[in-house]
Amino acid sequence: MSEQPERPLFSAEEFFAQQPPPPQLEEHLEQVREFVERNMNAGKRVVLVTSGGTTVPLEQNVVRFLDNFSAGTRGSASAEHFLRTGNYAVIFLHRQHSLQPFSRHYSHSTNPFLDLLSVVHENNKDVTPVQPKDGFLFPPVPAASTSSSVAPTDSSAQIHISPPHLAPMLSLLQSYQLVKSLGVLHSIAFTTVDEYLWLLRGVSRVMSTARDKEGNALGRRGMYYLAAAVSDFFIPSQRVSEHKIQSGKGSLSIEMDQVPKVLKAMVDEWANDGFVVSFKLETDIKLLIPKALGALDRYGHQVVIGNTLADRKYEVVFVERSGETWVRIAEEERGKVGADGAVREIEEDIIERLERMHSGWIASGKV
Ligand code: 9Z3
Repeated sequence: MSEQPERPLFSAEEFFAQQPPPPQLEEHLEQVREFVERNMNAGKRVVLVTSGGTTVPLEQNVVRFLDNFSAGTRGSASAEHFLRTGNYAVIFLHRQHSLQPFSRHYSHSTNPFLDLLSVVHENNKDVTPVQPKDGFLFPPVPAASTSSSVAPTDSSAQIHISPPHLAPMLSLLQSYQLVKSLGVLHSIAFTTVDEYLWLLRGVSRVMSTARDKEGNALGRRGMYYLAAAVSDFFIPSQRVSEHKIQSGKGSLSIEMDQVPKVLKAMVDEWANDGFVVSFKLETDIKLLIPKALGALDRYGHQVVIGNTLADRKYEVVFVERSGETWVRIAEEERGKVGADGAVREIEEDIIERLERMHSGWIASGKV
């Protein structure tokens, strides 16, 4: 693949003038406004966390699309750590079906949920697998059996969480329920890069125009934490084939346009004094700091967090105008489970540092 510089670049305004908005955009934004204003009244800061990869569909009736590697690990872990500070309400703008705060600990690939459970019979406390019955390997669920704590084929059986998993799951469940009852997490899903950009603009604008009971704006108390892996290229909707692209004519050439760099508009127009954190991903570590400095220069925001594909879970670099700071998990600590049963995560250190920086940003705005 080669980049072809001849096509004119889309500006952010041209992009939004030409690409259709996602359905239900207005409903989403109305809910965001209610969420932001309620949490401002409760004295919270508000952070928009973007997470996961963006797709570029090749067809309108989409059979195939371009995607990237991100599972939303960074974004979902970060959202959770922002919530754990107690100071932030979180708008979690994420790729549909990617990892989510809290439930991410039991994803099918890292900690298959069903493997943590066992069936226990009340009579003899036996732990037995269900036996095949009447020729069915998996007996059908009787219609009346709706209680989630009772095994459908045996009313004397209960589902238990295996002991080593009980304490961490209980603590996580309590945190999750607290977050739900406080109403401090609002999630919105996107799939395509177009949807992502429309929602990013819409949510940022709502955050900067929302007012608390006294009429104060969120201003510096807003943070924008842009961890989603955003496609650099897209196909303008006018050129996307309506139906499935047919094979049989040899190779397929696709011409893609560059996605507009919206960070400038975000800083200058949408985010109104908010604290903007962007991420820079590279595979060649030598490019990381020069590219991050270039982004700071071009967009004028507060900090770029650089990471490489290979080491992103263990080291990141905070690049600010005043200099760079590496944040690392030491080799001997990687993958280790702490006293609370949780694996040490770099996002905890990232959020701790950002919270302090954000406090400085808020304080520096007070006359
Ligand atoms: C990141 O760099 C994120 O940290 C990762 C997280 C996507 C690497 P995972 O989901 O990965 O935990 O597996 N995000 C930003 C990547 C990006 O698209 N940045 C743009 C760029 O580098 C600028 S905003 O040009």
